[in-house]
Amino acid sequence: MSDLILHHFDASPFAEKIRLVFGLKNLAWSSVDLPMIMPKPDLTALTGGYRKTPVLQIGAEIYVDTALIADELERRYPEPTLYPDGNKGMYKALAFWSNNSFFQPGAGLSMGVNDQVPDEVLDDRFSFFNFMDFDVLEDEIPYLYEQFLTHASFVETQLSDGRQYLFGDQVSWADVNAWFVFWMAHGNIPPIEKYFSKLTNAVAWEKRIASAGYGQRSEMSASEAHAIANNTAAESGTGVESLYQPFTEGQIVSVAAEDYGKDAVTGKLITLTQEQISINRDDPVAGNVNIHFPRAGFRVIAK
Ligand SMILES: N[C@@H](CCC(=O)N[C@@H](CS)C(=O)NCC(=O)O)C(=O)O
Repeated sequence: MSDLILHHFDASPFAEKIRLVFGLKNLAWSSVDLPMIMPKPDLTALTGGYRKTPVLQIGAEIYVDTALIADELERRYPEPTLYPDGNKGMYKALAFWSNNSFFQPGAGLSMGVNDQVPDEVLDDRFSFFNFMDFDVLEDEIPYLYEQFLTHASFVETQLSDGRQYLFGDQVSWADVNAWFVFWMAHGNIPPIEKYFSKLTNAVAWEKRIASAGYGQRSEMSASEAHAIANNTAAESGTGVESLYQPFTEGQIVSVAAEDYGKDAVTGKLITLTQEQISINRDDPVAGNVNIHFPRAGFRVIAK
């Protein structure tokens, strides 16, 4: 059995990033299936309230947000690297482009033009996706297409000199981040195919990336994952570097995403660096666990 446990659902585009990283790094992993909508008690027992998909569990260590999950997989499995050619800073920065400017019009179209989305998912996302105004979504469709296709064209332009991947001949985290939005569109925006088929470089690039596959997946139940968390001692933190605010190690804080899905998680601060925020908390179901967040895009508040 692998140590890597991904809590996700198959239709999740953000989880697709991490499934693809498992493929690129050829890793074995266990899959715990999540519901697409709230409530998600099996997940929030581990995360302390964070609800987004995906979440990576390794023993009693819980990693949230694809940015931090990628960093942690890179730390534990450095080869082949996600950050080749000395461009790590820009690969990470580009994720903010794809997660926001590129993903958000695509998410709007996925909700607005896809009549296969179940009503309960629409209801859940109504309050979750605060960047989308569901009341005017239908009128917004032409604008969303324009935005979405313009961002897709950036990928086509970047590949137009014949390079294999966005930054050259090695696949990187930048490719994963651009690719997951194309993947979402294929699955959720049926009319997109007629536009995408014109992006010939991107079409070939998508196939090249998809050939990495998803590593070796096996299924696991949520209760097995909880038992693993309970039976593993949480690791020690690495201490608190106060950047601009006077936080101290052991202080009780809450941590929440800044964009959407802002559910706060409360615990004891054990690590604070420029890259990472980690808190420790006790849960009646999952036991004593550490929850790790990326620093960028997350707010820490003293309780
Ligand atoms: N910044 C987060 C975004 C994750 C995200 O928005 N995931 C979507 C699914 S693809 C989600 O959480 N949807 C609601 C849910 O699963 O409850 C990340 O990079 O992991």
